[in-house]
Amino acid sequence: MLVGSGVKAAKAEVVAVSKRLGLPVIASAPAAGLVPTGFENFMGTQGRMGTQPAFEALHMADLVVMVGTVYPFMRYLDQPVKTIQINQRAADLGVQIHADQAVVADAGAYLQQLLAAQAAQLPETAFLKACQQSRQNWLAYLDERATLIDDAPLTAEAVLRQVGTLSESDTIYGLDVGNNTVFSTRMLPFDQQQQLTMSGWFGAMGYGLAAGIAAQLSYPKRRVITVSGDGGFSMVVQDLLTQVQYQLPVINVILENGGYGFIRQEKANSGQTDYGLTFNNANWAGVATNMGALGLRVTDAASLTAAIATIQDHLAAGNTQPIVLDAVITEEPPLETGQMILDPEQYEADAIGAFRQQYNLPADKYPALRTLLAQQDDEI
Ligand SMILES: Cc1ncc(C[n+]2csc(CCOP(=O)(O)OP(=O)(O)O)c2C)c(N)n1
Ligand SMILES: [Mg+2]
Repeated sequence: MLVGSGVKAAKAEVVAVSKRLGLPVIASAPAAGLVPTGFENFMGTQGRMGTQPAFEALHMADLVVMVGTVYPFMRYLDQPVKTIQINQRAADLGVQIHADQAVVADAGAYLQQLLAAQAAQLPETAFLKACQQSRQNWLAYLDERATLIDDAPLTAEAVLRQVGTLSESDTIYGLDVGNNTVFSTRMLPFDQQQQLTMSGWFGAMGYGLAAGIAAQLSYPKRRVITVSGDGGFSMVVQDLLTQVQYQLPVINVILENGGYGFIRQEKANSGQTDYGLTFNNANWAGVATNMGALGLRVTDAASLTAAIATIQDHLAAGNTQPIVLDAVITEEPPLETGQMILDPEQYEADAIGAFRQQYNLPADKYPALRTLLAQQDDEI
């Protein structure tokens, strides 16, 4: 089951249908926060802003039930797939991929009727179990990436894991555009009523900081966290003055990697030269402090831990100041999940080996979904 923003009012139904029918669930990136992070059938988001289990589940599926999504990347699937598409706007049906069955309906109403029509629990399939195992492996992968190591440069995952501890049950995240979005959708907690806003189709850098202003003005009592890259942040840094002027206690996180990381990865993948992709940064914490915000710059585990504790203290004391956490991170790109070279039935062993080596994804720890499925079949 592939869900999009249309399931906003049907979160409980998505989980119930997934459990009843035994369907792994995948979300589009803007819908990352609409399925609980901790749900055992949730594979995460699919595509370049995605996860390994979601990529593999979608690419091995025979049937995809698309609920409340016009998922643009369906057109790039490389296997034939049947689709059932449910959308309340008829014009959205069959736009990105043919719909074998097209249903004009509200997502919640459709899912409720599905539950009524299938009252008995369906048995768990080997495919679902393999997907659940793949998800567990993925969570272990993220844990490994997020582990703080003394005196080592910070990974984006480690920074966001710590930022996640500042999250409350109804926190709103304003996400910018770039590798920072990929890391954020993977790492931030969405287990309760948290929400995210991002510049989905338009990919407008600079969205994060402005989204923070809008979110905090709209919901003065809720905690608001923005995550931006250094490129996106420096495009709109002047708007921090607006946060200061209106005393908006937004927590703005910058993932500072010294360049346009998202484009660098794109160019590397297509064999283009690394040209014009690096730029100078200011000390953004210093800039923020001079603008009247609370600025904190972190470069390693100790300074990150101390900064998070400082932020907690300010929050506990009823903070009304915007905060800027400028986190200097490694240049490492996120694991490439736009096209994963893992399936032994689809790719040569050499190509798989090269992909695994490039992203430090050893086969014993992070097997392909097809391998996990074969193990399930052996057990049955
Ligand atoms: C206004 C705007 N200009 C250019 C782009 C193209 N673009 C997409 S991601 C990206 C790089 C973002 O760099 P940064 O903000 O540092 O984030 P990182 O990828 O390094 O995390 C660029 C240039 C865009 N989406 N929006
Ligand atoms: Mg950057």
